[in-house]
Amino acid sequence: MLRIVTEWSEAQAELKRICDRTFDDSIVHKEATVREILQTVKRQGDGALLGYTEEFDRVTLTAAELRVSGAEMDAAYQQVPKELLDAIRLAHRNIVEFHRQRVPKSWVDFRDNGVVLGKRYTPIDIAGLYVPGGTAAYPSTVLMNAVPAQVAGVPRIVMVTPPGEGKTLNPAVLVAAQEAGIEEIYRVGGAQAIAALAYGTATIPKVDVITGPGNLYVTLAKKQVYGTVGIDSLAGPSEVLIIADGSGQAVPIAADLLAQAEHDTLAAAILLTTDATLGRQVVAEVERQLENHPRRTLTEKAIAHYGLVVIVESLAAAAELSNLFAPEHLELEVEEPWDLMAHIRHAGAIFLGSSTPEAVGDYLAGPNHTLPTSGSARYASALGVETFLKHSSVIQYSPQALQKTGKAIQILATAEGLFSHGESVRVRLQGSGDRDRGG
Ligand code: HSO
Ligand code: ZN
Repeated sequence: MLRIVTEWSEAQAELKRICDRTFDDSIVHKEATVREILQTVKRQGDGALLGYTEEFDRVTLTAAELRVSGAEMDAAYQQVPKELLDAIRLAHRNIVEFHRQRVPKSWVDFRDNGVVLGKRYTPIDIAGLYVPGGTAAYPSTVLMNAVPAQVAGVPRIVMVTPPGEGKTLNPAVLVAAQEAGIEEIYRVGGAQAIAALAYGTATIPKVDVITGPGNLYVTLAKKQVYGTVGIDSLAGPSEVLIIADGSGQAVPIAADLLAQAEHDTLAAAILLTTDATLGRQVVAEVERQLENHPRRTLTEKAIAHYGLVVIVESLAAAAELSNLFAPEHLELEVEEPWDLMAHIRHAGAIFLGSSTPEAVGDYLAGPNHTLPTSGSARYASALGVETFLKHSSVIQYSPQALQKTGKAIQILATAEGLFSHGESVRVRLQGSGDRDRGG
């Protein structure tokens, strides 16, 4: 049952509790398990991958079976209904179009004073995408990770995903990967897959950046290999916060809360509303929609622990609470969503108005659905093309420009006690003086 809170201080405390929900004491133990898995894969390579796949996924593979064959990739198209393929293609087009708009451009600035400055963007060499297995094997997540890497121009993109029963992979995942141009897929998941991508094995290449969501072990593994490779973010369980005024409708709002809750028993679904009657209607409606819900047990758990309705005095108060929580997804189910958005400072994605359920963005609007969770929207942003790019600073000085600023560089070098730094400038200035005299 969804809880209703009306007191400001209680609302704040509840939001903090929900935000901190992933921290628990068992994490230290899990971190140690992950460390051992990483070390074993680093030392033993493919053999360790096969061992862990047997132990955790109950699937026996040979090293040759790690890589998904071309025949299996082709066969996946036969198993995916035409309408699903069409939907994947529509989503793919929209996601590509959106991400192309955001590609940062290299620039150089040629100044009058003989100085050239700029930034040069280049893609990483190899990207590794993690795709969870089981019921969380989402073709949408494949697209959301693969497209920005492709648009960034990454020359080699590999994907890892754990095998299901009988070594099989989700055919829709294989099709989505191919639609996004990924041909290199490995049948391995968990912390061991992250280790393989971070260190490389005989079969799996070491990558530069690992992206994609996973269970807690995968997330802890990404955290531990960060520094050896880059990562997108440490994805926590999904969250939605909805702000509604009197114009809000209980049925769609309840559906949106459940759409979040059905992801995970740790998912959070929060409604802040100025309308107490709507708040109570939503509580009843959530109960009603849960009755015949195919994922009832899981969804109910999330709602009971991390579902919340807060009755607020004003939309300004709602915005303040929302900024405290910094939600991954924020829906503004109000009459004037653009006005309200002006008060929002931290949110991974903002969905405006009553015809924009989060699912639009989860699947096919175009923006990325990999978003900052657990309050990290305060400082982080959606996965994007930038995740797969880095930029080099570009600097060129003419002899005259060096002449002009050389003294200041020498003074700074002397102050830092770095003799050769100063010399590297002085010998050039002297050299240019000699040349000037000679010429
Ligand atoms: N809401 C999830 C993404 C997703 N939803 C995938 C459905 N499929 C995290 O943003
Ligand atoms: Zn979703």
